[in-house]
Amino acid sequence: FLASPSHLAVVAAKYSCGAPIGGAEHGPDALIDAGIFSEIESKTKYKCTIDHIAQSGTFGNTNEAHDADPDINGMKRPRAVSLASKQISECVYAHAREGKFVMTLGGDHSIGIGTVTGIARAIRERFGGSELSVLWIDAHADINTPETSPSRRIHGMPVAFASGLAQSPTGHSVFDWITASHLINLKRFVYIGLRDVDEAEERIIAENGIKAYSMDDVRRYGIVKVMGLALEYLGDETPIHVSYDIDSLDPEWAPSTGFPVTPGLSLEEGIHISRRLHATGNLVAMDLVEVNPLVEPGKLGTTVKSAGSVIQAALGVAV
Ligand code: Z70
Ligand code: MN
Ligand code: MN
Ligand code: MN
Repeated sequence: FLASPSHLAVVAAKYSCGAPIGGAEHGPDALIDAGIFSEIESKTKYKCTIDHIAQSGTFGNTNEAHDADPDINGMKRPRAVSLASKQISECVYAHAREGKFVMTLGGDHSIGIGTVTGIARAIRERFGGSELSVLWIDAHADINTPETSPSRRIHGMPVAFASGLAQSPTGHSVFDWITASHLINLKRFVYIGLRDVDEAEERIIAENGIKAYSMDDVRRYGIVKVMGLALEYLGDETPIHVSYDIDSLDPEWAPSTGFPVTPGLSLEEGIHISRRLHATGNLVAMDLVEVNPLVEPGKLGTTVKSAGSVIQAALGVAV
């Protein structure tokens, strides 16, 4: 039911302020410099443009930036992540509002606060109040609240902020830019690939009745069946956003990421997910996050190649 877009808006979200280690801010350039998007332009109808949103100043990893951004409710780097997310949200919103396909490159997964809220808001406006569906492909659930998080790092909280489970802390203005129009419905949300989920996150997933296919489920039923069930659950008449954490893939295929967890999806399974999403005709946006060129730098080529395949398959390129 969607008009097929001919414009691919690439958003390079060069941030790692939501993670305990730096490096993911260099992920977008590693992907762009590998030529993934020039190849897409030559093989598809897509015209690509790239916005670079960079980590610097109050967003940065300098000591001064850390001093200027003390913890709130235990959350680390709250102002930096809130400001970064707001910029990303506004940028992806503007592109999606015009009907472009939006591809955001991370960055640590806290950038998902920006992408999901921005796309959800654009979809509500474009389709008269329709809710966005989200597939979260990840080893991790990223649904801690500031209260439940063991690490206090916001890369473990994007699903909580984008769904309203986590709120702007009382008496502080961080994250108060997130309004009802930005929020997703967790009944229109599916996880695939989970294998490193905190106890409190297990409870949140159960309490909210969130559909989740773990790595064990993928092994038990196979990825073809799991994708069939996931897409059947969401239905045919819904715009879909996929937030793809490269650590969903097994470290064999994606070694250059901050927190690899074995055993994960094979590259073939990862590509299958993308192909099926493309085939729905309903995919409106994708995030590809957590490529970290500073981890296993000798294997960055493997990681970038996997990321490129997953991105290209989602856009209908044969890989
Ligand atoms: C843990 C936490 C995490 C990666 C997010 C881990 C979160 N659940 N790990 N992204 N790679 O700290 O909340
Ligand atoms: Mn993640
Ligand atoms: Mn992850
Ligand atoms: Mn992370």
